[in-house]
Amino acid sequence: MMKWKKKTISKEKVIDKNILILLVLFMLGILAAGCRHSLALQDGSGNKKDGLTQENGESDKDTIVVGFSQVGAESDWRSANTESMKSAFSRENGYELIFEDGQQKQTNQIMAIRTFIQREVDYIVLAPVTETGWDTVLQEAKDADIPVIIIDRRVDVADESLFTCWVGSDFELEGKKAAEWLNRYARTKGIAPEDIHIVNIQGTIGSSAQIGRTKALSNAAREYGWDLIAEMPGDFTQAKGKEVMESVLRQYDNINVVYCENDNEALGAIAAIEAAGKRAGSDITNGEIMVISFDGVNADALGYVKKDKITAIVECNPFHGPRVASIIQQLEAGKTPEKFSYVDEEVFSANKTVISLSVDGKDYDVTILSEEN
Ligand code: GYE
Repeated sequence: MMKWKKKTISKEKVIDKNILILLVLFMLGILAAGCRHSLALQDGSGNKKDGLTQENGESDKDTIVVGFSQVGAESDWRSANTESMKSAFSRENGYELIFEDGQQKQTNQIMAIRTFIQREVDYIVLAPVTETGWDTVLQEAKDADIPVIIIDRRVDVADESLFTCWVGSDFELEGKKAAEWLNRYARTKGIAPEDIHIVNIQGTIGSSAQIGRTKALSNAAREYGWDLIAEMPGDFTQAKGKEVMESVLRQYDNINVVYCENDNEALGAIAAIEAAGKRAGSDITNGEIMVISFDGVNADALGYVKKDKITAIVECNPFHGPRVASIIQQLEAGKTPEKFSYVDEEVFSANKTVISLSVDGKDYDVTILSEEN
């Protein structure tokens, strides 16, 4: 009995000892990996690096790793913006760009940011789909000490220290320029405000571009007494722009202005107008439907301006890549970039009725496009 007991105890001890040895080895392994990792994460300046290797296989300590969460690929503006970021953050320029397409879903963008945090990128760039809902994930980035640069649309967060800075457009100003163009046109042509019947095909609801452009139009409609018949979301896409236009044309027979919150919607709306046997153009007193839109990136849309199928486009500049690169360079040099930077934008039209605008006390020339330019 004693003998059996003794034998059993010593067997357990052997097992315990083995487990203990395994545990110690495991802990040592973790420690060693941790040391290697933290060495890879430091360069001379103490900046974080992820130890990514260049093509030649050597560890590149100077590569700046940028995680970019893009909204999606809904429009030509968006594609131009993606291209601009990819070419600014190339390997040749000393960057490693981790690009994530959010497919228009905030949940995807939040997931992307969490992945960037896990990968310990040097900077996070976010082009947010909508304004709200970013507080938690941006706090996580802040806790991880990763600067976040917001581009294009804005984030509506309680604590603005959750992001380093923002660069993009003044969307309400864009809308005001469009509305002022229409106001001056109507006055010059002697068209009464109540004879202006507008449909607004809106962008992605809750995005800064939609909020600003919609607000400017509804304020102008109220101020001037225009008839704003309908506001419907077109999601910034050509397909939805067409669908919405088809549906409003079935419902209303007096539409003479379509305010499209981007050019892709305008292309769709024009297709619907023409399919209904109507004409897109500025001669609204003779039955044409005037199309006004935003961006000025798509070549077809600019071609349509020259043909007066789109009467005016308020430019929205998508080339933020070099702007973000310059912000990152400022941060690398220990400087503090401007918290909010706006880009300058033009107004394009082929119609010479309005050649300049005044908005909020500032004058803007209209760039008149012709087949030659
Ligand atoms: O106008 C539209 C795009 O947020 C400025 O998003 C951007 C807008 C742009 O899909 O075409």
